[in-house]
Amino acid sequence: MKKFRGIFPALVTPFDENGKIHPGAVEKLIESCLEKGASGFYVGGSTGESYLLSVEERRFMLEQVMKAVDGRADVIANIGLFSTEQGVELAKHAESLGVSAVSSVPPFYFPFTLDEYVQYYNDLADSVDIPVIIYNIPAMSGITFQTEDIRRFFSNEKIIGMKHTSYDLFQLERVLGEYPEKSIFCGHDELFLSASVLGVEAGIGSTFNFMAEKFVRIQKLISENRWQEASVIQKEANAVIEALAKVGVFKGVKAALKLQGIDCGDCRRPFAPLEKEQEKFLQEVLEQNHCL
Ligand code: MN9
Repeated sequence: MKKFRGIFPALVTPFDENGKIHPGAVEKLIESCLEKGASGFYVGGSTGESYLLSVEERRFMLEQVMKAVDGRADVIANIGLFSTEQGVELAKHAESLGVSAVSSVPPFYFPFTLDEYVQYYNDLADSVDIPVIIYNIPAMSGITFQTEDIRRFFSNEKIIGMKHTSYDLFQLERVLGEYPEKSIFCGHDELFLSASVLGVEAGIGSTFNFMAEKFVRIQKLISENRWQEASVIQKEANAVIEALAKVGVFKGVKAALKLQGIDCGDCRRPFAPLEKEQEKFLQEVLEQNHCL
């Protein structure tokens, strides 16, 4: 079973001045993340504004990423949408492009039963020859899985891991201990060090778009048992994340990238652009914490 390790930016979707996906900016962003030590990429997640894109655009974005990465790193594609049929279609497309795994939020909007979610993930796993990763993100999907539920998903061997974007560290600890062979990704960057204490070896995050090097460094320091030094870096990252949360995380990530010279445009409406004072505030915090 493949086990993923390292830092995986949950890529933003770069837009040009007309609001269209910008392939040049995709390339630039990927080069910058690879230089900072990223091990792979997560495409089509919340940070990528995926549910503000058409299905055609989601395919197009993934195609651009695969071209730019060109086999130099793992790519995981989130294909979740409303129905099994749509998920399977996007999963097959992702597989045809050569991604390392597909991931999926549970189908949302309609409340399904747990049996239906289990069936969904099993259908997805049956539809492709690549591994499947659960996307556990209760705050956005509105669906909270119990640890028991995760055990049911994980009884399928093709379901090789989970992106845990939840503050439930108890659940994370239980799952990590029970499934050492599975790839459990920390999905909240601000918890990365805490999740690492529990044994997490990989992270998927929006802030890795512009500060991957901090988390690469944290992992390196941990491997050398230098926890105190790792916590200093996590503290810096968390000061930045707190500022991002104040202005809106995805908009803030795009603003930070712009300040680093990688213009990915603004987030799509109904997200509103950052106000001037918010930009100024963010810039100050980024400077104070060695991101610029
Ligand atoms: O991809 C991201 N989660 C969401 C993971 O998009 C909801 C995280 O990186 C968070 O944006 C970050 C701030 O809470 O940890």
